[in-house]
This record gives sequence, structure tokens and C-alpha cells, in this order.
Amino acid sequence: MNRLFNLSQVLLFAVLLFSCKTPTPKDLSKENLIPKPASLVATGSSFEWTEKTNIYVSVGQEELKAIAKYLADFIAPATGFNTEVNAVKNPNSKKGIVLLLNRELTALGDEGYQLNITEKRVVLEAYQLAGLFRGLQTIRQLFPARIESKDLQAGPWELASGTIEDKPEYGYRGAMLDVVRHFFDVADVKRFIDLIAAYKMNVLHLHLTDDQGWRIEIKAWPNLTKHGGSTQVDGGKAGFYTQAEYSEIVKYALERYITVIPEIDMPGHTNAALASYAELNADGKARDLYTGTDVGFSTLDANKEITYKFIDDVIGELAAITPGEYIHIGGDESNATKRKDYISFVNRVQDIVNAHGKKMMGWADISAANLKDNTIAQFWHTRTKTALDAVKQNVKIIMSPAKRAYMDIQYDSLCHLGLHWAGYTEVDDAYDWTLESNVKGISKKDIIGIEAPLWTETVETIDDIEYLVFPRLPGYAELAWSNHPDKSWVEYKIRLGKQKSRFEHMGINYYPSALVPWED
Ligand code: TNX
Repeated sequence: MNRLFNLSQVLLFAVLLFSCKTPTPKDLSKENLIPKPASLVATGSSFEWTEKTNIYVSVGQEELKAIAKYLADFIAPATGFNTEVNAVKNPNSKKGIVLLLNRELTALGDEGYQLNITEKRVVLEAYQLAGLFRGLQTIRQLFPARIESKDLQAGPWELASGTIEDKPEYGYRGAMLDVVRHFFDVADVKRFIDLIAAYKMNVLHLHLTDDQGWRIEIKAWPNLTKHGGSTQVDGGKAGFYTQAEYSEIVKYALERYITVIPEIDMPGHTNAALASYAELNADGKARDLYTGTDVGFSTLDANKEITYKFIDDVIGELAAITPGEYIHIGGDESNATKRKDYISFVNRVQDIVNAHGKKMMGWADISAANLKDNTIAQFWHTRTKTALDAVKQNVKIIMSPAKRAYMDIQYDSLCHLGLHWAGYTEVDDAYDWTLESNVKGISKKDIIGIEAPLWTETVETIDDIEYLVFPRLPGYAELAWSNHPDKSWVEYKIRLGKQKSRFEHMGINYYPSALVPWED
């Protein structure tokens, strides 16, 4: 019996069918992007990413290969695709994904990008590498949510067509993790970095020292970590990062275009150091290790020379493993330090930080001292005078108002994690404010951005971290990235609700706030 078609005819037919497949109409303007892009035009069609899709960069722009590889690796688990990255002479003539650095696009700044999606190709262009990386996060959110899964998922993998031009309103968009009150290992910190990177944040502030522990190896003062790093809140076994581990965190962050800002909190919040070295105490007696959660009882001695030798060593070693411009010196809640001592102390520490080639950042309490105009003050509590005094000295402000931006503040009175000294911060309170109108007398020109801190007195695991951080963090990212005039909670909560299956595929333990219309 004759077969109607032989095998090669069947295959040819299948190939033709595949290549002639009409793209699914898709509306880019209906996609749920957080942060919302500056401008977007939908063209009603789509690009399908298949196992044949390659990523192209230009010959001569091989440095883009790492970013291309990040994208290829990101989509691999869910799609099963082994996407190739190729450098070619004329990538714009290729079908597929094209990444380009375009030195003419200066108006996009360091982090802006342009995305043009047609049926044939996805072209992502930026002025700088960081812009390409931020643009990838947009592509990521244009995929179906199951792209986030670590397990193989069914396609198709379509991206709505159109153009997006986008750049951040504020250059500083950060989150802080307190690794002192409870210690988190390198893997947890990397997970935290991945989560903030997904929403285009660019700073990770690590709170490395406090009364309850010292978490960064200082070779000249080894007892800081040996003794001072040995415990945490409630006395659990804690730990610290060796300088090599710390550098691994910094590198992992940099690969995501995130700067790590290390904080050594002083002169208060220093009990762990005071317990590790007797000579740092005014009375020459070492303190006991502390595992409680009170604040404001410890201080370095501002009048002893050894204090400044100690700080010079610590800042020197830290500066050597800090590629970023800033070192944070804390300066908050130094209730056990006399005001005149506090002022001379901060002035001297500022000089030490500068002498090691870094700029100083501190909680806005530092505005009591004589600040240089390249110092940055982080506003956190309701005493607005601290921020106003900083601005008077031409110092720029980072907005971290506890009532709005503290991720350790409980959502409501039933929340099983977190604190409520600043009230409760439901997801709408966290979003429904602006950086510019938060402190009377401080306007946009004085503000460089936002930071959302997570203090960890009550936070013990990465699941706990995620529960307090999500879903508030995407809102903070949007507050500083987006500047659309119609910004409102009513509009935002719909987009947030649609992140539900994305959070779930990302394995995020989020708080399912009743205020958000969650949608599968
Ligand atoms: C205040 S914010 C602190 C921290 C606490 C936090 C708890 C700031 C600069 N100091 O020491 O952990 O409140 O929310």
C-alpha cells in the first residue's frame, strides 16, 4: 500500500506550518509592569520566543554577552530552551533578540532603555549596560508569569509588540537588610538581591554591625567577629561574613547592577564591638554580649584616641572591598553619647571615610554635625528637623520614613512578624505617598531617592523576610522609578494584584493583603 505522504513531506509541511504561524494579537498596554514605564505604545501583535530564538549582540560590544547570558539563563528552566548568544556584524538584520549599547541615547541616562518588539525581533537598546539590565526586567515581566518557574512549563512564550521608552525618576532606589539582629547567610542575601533586582532597584544597604552582633570580618580586629559575631537576638547562633564572602555578595550584586552600601553603625549601636574589645569602652571594661532588642544604650568613647584608630582600621579594610562610592556610618539613636561628643565624633569619622576615598552616608541624625555637601543623610523618623538641618548644609536626602517605608513595620495588628512602634503600614500606606511631599520644606531637588529598610529583630528566615518585603517592595521601587501623573493606589493595586502568579512562580512567601485584588 502506498503511503499518501512520505516522512520528509510530513516534516516539510510541519516546518511550513510552524514558520507561517500567525502571531497572536496581544496588547502591550494591558501588560502589568511594575515599575510602570515612562512611555509605552502598543502595536497589537506579538513576538514568539521559541527554541530557535537566539540573542544577538554587536561585534565590538562583546561586554553585552554577560547580560545576554543572564537573560538566556533566566528563561532556560521554564522554557527548556538553550538560547545561544552570538556577536554579529549587523544584529538589527537578525530575527530574534537584539541587545545594543547606543552611545547616542544619552537622554536615557545610566539606567534608561528602549525596547522595540515586533513580530520578528525584540530590540533592547540603552546608553549604558545598567540600562540594558533594567530593560531585561521589563522583558521578564512581559513573559507569562510561569517564566519565573524553576520547572519546565508549557509555552507558547509570546511578548506583546510595541515600544517602551523608560528611565528612572530617581537615581537611588534601594532596600536595606539588617543582618545583625538575625544573621542571614550568603545564599539568603543573594536571594534578597535577586528579588530587589526584579523591580529595578539599584542599591542594597547592608546593616553589618549593631549591639547584637558584628557581621563583617576585620582582619586587624579579629575578636569583632570571633566574639562579637557569635550571637544574635534571643541568643541564637549567628555568624559573620569573611571578607571573601562579603566580596562574593558585592560581586553578585554588581552583576545585577546593584551597589552594596555597607553600614558600620556608630557611635551608638556598638555593644558587639564594646564586648569584643575592652579598650574601646570609656571605663576600659568589656561589655557582655547583648541579645535583647532595646536601642540607645551603647556608645564608643568619642574622647579616646583608640576609638579613631579602630574606626580607621575598620573603614580602611571595608573601603578596600567596597567598589561603591559610599560607606554608611549609621549615627542613629546615639542616646548614650553626649551631644558635643556626638558632633565631634561624626565630624572626625566623616574625615576618616573621605580619607579612604569614600563618601559618607548616615542616618539623618548626623545632621547635628558639620556635614560636607557630598555626604548623604537618610531620613527615617518623624523628627523632620534632622532632614531639614541636613538640607541646610546642602546635603542630599534619601527618603526612608519609618511610617511608610520600613518593611519591618507590621501590616496590621494581626501580623505575626514585625514591630509597630511607627504604627501599621498596610500595602496601600506603603505606596500612597510621594518622596517629594513627605517632609515639608524638602523638595525634589534635595532628594536622591528612596530606601526601604528591613530590620530583623523579629525576622529569622528568608520566608520571614519575604513575607514583610512582599508585596510592599514593588511599590517602593515604583515610587522612585515612575513619574506618571496619574499615579494612584486605585490603579496600582490592579497591577499589583496581577503579580500574584508571578510571586508564586518565584516562590515568594508574600502577605496576601485583603486590600489587593489578587488575580490568577
Ligand atoms: C529604629 S531606624 C532603628 C533600628 C531598629 C528599627 C526597628 C534606625 C536608624 N534605627 O535600630 O531596628 O528602628 O524598626
